[in-house]
Amino acid sequence: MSVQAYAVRDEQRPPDNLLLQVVQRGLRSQPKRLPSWLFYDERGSALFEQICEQPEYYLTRAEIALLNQHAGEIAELLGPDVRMVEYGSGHAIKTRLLLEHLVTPVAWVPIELSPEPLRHSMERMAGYFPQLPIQPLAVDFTRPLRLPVPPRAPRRTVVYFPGSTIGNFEERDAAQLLRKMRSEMGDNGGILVGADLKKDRATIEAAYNDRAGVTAQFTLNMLTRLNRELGCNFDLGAFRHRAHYNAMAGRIETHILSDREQRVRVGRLQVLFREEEAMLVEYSCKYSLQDFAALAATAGLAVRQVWFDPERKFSLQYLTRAA
Ligand code: AVJ
Repeated sequence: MSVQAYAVRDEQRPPDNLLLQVVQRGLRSQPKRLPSWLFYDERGSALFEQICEQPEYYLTRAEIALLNQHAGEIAELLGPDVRMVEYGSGHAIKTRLLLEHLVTPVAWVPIELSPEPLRHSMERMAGYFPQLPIQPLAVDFTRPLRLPVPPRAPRRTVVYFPGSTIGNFEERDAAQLLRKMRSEMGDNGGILVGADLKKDRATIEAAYNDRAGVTAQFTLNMLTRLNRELGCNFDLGAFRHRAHYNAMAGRIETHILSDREQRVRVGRLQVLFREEEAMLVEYSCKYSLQDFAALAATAGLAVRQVWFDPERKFSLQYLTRAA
């Protein structure tokens, strides 16, 4: 078995009192906001996978189509003996498409905070690539990392960050995350990052307001989670999902709206919601090629190559150190 022994214990997760602190701080701030990583408990992760199957949510299909068309070319550019460090191990379909084309990859290092999804993607990947060394890290990828010692010397470390998850970060945080990846990949390394592209409002808004209402369930599941894990008493029937494209800022802004004036218990805090008060829970940024190149530049990176899906909805960008 090529999977390295590792600890999938919960000690890396924020303890409950930290969760409570994060939530209380967010609900005390004006306007109210909660971080989008709170979506991803077990049910949230399952709902996200369902979102990816909705006809309106084009991102995942576009990124897979992109890889189906270009994975060979991408692998050629990366060269042999790559160590692939994946931020957020996800469902691993995309990773498989890439790894299939890589020549003698040194290791795959999936980084994922939640132990269960991490275990799943590892098992799947070990099935596809029995020879591939897997070195999982159950940590928060926004924090400084210590990468495991590779089984042999890689020619290049490539940080893979698919899915346009970078779009969930505000510009400063996104730049900071890219800077962190830049130091982890070393001088000869690179970053392969998925970035959703700016396009007409209707297409973007539909993707975050699917007709089947899966995205709305995904959004409101955050409140269900807080009820369960922190003993809050959010009335699930009195809040609703709203996703609006802010074209000026180039991002989907997802809010949870209060249908009426109401009070909610959050630990020892009573939080008042006004009628129609909106609480921010997610940004999903959309980029022009220029936007993304500028973001990369602020992190000391340059865009070496960009690939697109056939419909040019989504991009995969290869970044290396700027000269
Ligand atoms: C997983 C962050 C890429 O922002 O498009 C999907 C999450 N939120 N529908 C995105 C999400 C609502 C998704 N990412």
